[in-house]
Amino acid sequence: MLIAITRAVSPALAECELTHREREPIDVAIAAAEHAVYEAVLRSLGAAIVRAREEPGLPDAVFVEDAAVVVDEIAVMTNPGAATRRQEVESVAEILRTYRPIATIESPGTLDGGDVLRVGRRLYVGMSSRTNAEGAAQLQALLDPWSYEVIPVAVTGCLHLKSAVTLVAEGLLLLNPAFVRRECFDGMDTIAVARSEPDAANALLIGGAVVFPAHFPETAHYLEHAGIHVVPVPCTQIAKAEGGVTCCSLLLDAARVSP
Ligand code: CIR
Repeated sequence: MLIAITRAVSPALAECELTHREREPIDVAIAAAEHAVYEAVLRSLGAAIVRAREEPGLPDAVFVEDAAVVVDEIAVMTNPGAATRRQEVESVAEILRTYRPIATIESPGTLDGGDVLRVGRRLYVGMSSRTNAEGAAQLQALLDPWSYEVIPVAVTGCLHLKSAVTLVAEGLLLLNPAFVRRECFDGMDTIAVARSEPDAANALLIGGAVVFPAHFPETAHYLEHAGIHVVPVPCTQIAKAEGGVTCCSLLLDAARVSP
């Protein structure tokens, strides 16, 4: 059974961390309504929603993806690069303990889940303002027993690796070549985002469909042209908080239960 861990939008979302975006007013009621649509779409695509406990005092807590890297065998709790976000991790670990053994990235290593793009047994890890080489090395060491390969990738001009590139079908990446080099992804096909939509590379592949922001219609058209089933979701307010569609959930197969 597919589980999607999510968390309610904090009423303090407007005080979120920002790195590459100017601060704009955020309407929290609209953000919550958009988030409800997102959860409904995940349900319609076969996921059971498991909500982490609300964290009204943590502005970025809705972005649960950053708190963990989950593979079939283990969940690695992160040490987020923004110190303000470290308190988000424990409440996500509380849930993940039900499904996986847990390990943790420790300082001076830092790592955000948004910097980790998994393609089979390869984990591409963005070297960003949030994730450092020590964090990537710890992730490699923790996943060594299962033969995962961690591949550090340079990323510039955007927050996370998955702001620059995501998987949209088997062997096919959606990317913005201004943020990450295509050559880093040997042997994979790529689609570039529309020039007018530089932030459109963040797409969520789930159950053969791609959940995608409704405000990037041109890139959505490219995906559909490639035969991909695109499910548009509204996420205008999350975008103002420098988030996208991958960041608001952690997807995992519930079948694997820790001993
Ligand atoms: C932050 O800067 O940490 C949040 N405002 C946005 C995090 C988005 N997370 C993600 O893309 N995985």
